Amino acid sequence: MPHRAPKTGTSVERMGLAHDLEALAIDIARDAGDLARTRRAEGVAIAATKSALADIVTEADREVETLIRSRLRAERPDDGFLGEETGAERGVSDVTWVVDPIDGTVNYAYGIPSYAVSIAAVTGEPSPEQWQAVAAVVFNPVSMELFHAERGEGAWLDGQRLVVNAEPSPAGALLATGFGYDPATHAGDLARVARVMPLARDLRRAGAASLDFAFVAAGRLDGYFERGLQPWDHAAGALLVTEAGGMVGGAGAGGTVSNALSVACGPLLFDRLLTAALG
Ligand code: LIP
Repeated sequence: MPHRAPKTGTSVERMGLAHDLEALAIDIARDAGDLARTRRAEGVAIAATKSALADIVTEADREVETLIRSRLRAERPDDGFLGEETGAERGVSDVTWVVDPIDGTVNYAYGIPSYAVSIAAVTGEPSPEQWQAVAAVVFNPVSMELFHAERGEGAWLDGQRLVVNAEPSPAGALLATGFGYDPATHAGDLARVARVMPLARDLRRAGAASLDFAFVAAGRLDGYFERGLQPWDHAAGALLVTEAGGMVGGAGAGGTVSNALSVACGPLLFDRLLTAALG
């Protein structure tokens, strides 16, 4: 029976909705991850390049997103959708799904087991400056780690509640970052790293934003910063971090996460990391 989402309604109804959306996202992410892993084992076909030569899309990216989109359409036909590979469609309900079918596509293509299915449900105007994420899943189908969160109910991994590192050790922060596909942006990104390094004990570059956010939520990193993220790269990860007691922000309107800059970390590091990253 398709689920009709109330546009408004009581907080209990909204909480019930968020719980249902999280459960649906978890179920679909598992199937999507299984498909991605299977296609990986069969060999990866590069379908095309997008914004730059290095910005590849594989046949599996498209196939996995089609699976996610068709499952969501069957279960919740009134909802909107925003996906990396198949674009945006406005819904008539208050819910929009923001999807990256295989985040870390270059890792996926090279056989580096650090990629993830990222699914978020947001309410309100479907733009990062305005939306409210209510459910999130980041699933690495190789490690089988499924990070999930429901607004107001915490972030979880394998039944363990996740908590960010409030502040880094005196040795400095263990930070992660990333670089865009356009070589013309690399000098600026490296200058940003140079500004941030005085805060760091070391830097990690894992290659999948959704997993970087998840690792901040899990306390495996003290912080993460990157320029050039798209809404589907950060929609789910940002809710994991805030539900784990962390802060997210950037160069967007009102200090929100944006393509110009995204930052995520514990509350006691946030202002210093944002200031250094903004420059
Ligand atoms: C990737 C992000 C990564 C970033 C890459 C790319 P994709 O997303 O996860 O953090 O550095 O440039 O945006 O393209 O694999 O979905």
